[in-house]
Amino acid sequence: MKVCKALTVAGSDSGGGAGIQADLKTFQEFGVYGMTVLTAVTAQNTMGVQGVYPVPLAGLEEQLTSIGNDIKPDAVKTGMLFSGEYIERVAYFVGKFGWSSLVVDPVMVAKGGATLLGNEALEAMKKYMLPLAKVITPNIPEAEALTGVEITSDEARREAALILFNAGADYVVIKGGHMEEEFVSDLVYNGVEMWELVDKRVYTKNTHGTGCTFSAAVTAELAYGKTMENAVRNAKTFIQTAIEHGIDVGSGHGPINHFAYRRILHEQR
Ligand code: PXL
Repeated sequence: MKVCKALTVAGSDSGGGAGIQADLKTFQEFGVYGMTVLTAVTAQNTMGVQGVYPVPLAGLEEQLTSIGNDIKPDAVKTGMLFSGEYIERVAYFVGKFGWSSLVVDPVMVAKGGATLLGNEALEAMKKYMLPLAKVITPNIPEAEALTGVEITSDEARREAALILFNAGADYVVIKGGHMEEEFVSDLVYNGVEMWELVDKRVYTKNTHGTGCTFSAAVTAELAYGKTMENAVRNAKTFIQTAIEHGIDVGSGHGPINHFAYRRILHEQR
């Protein structure tokens, strides 16, 4: 049996809904072997982020080295990278090991507003990560921070996509969840064509982990060797189902449902 392998370089969410926990659960749902390099540990629940504890830089480097020297991932994603220095180090190892199928989810702020990436790190993200990215998957606030474009219209979002493409990403997906529309449209751009992935908005407070899970699903599909067009389309179906069947745990923003796609779409349980 051929085993497809995916690696996530991200932070831990003790609440289990976002971060590496979301990534691993998603990889598993797609039948992909998941690996993790931790950048930071967050103390977190559905109410918010209570603390952020970075892994020492040497520990970050050693994890990357351990993976790179032994288990070649078919696709890699980055989530919470904590700081400019960490971004620069991760980019160095991605280049060194030739991890070319790279999904960059430019995580900046947790649901509820806690900062997961300092402002000083924006420049490092643009300088080191974007040129390596096969695809970058910002939400609207992240795309605004990276491009300086205020995204209040469809044209503005298209302009931001062009800027991110020109900064080095092969594909750009600017997700539309933060736009207040009845349908959620995610804009995809590959330097030639722009198209939208559209589905109906789900009105729910249980959306924690949406961004991490979407980008992890794209990563899993790329690890399988799917085209980017198919990867983003299937990831959209996966995330839509996960949001529609969000999990009501805790008293704040509950997580989305990582097993909904398999159980509801495929096993009817
Ligand atoms: O969803 C962004 C995100 C990424 N990584 C970690 C997080 C969060 C949001 O809470 O906790 C570790």
